[in-house]
Amino acid sequence: MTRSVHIFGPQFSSFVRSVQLCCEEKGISYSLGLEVGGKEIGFKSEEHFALHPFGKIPVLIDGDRVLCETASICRYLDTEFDGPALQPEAPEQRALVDQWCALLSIYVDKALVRDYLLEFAFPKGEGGTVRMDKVAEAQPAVLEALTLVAGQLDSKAYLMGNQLTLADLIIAPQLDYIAALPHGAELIAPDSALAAYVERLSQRESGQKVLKATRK
Ligand SMILES: N[C@@H](CCC(=O)N[C@@H](CS)C(=O)NCC(=O)O)C(=O)O
Repeated sequence: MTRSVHIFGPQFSSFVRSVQLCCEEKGISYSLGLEVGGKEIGFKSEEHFALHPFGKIPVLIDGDRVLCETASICRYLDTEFDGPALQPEAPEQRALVDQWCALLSIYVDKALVRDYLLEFAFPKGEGGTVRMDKVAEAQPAVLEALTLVAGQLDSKAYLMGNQLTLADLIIAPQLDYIAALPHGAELIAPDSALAAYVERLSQRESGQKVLKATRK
């Protein structure tokens, strides 16, 4: 029987998408959703907190093993399963991938997703409108985060060089969502290396399956 893992979380979540991309890139069979072992788990329920101490998603279930935190999950999948390596062997290069995974999943995620994209995805203004004052307030940090990512990318194909790594999988869903905003071209200039990078990621087989779900 093919070994299969379960990703606990909804497909629209950027972090769930990173884990999904990881499975796709490695060729790991997986299921996805808000149930575990056939039982629906309420978001922020006691059962959810038993899976993640802070009630976050995603959580990976691999048989009896339960693992949370996106970058840790991806590192586990990369080392535990066959398939193309998504981290370099050399300690220094590997540490740099870890470093970027942390920078992207903590600070860049906060600027791009928590403080900005979520304003559009779940508008909290009067009558369910987007709070444009909050958007304007958050936009400078978005531009700073994008400049940081563009600086690391420079003229390379991927963040760490010519090879795709876990760092790319962490940032891909975040950038894909930013680029898909109606004013995405004002944030990521269409003729920039960053725009070409977003396109490169979304054109991969994994990107076609996971990221393009945004645009449906
Ligand atoms: N540090 C966590 C963050 C996960 C996270 O913030 N996930 C979001 C969904 S993309 C979430 O659970 N949001 C619900 C909440 O914050 O209560 C990770 O890297 O996995």
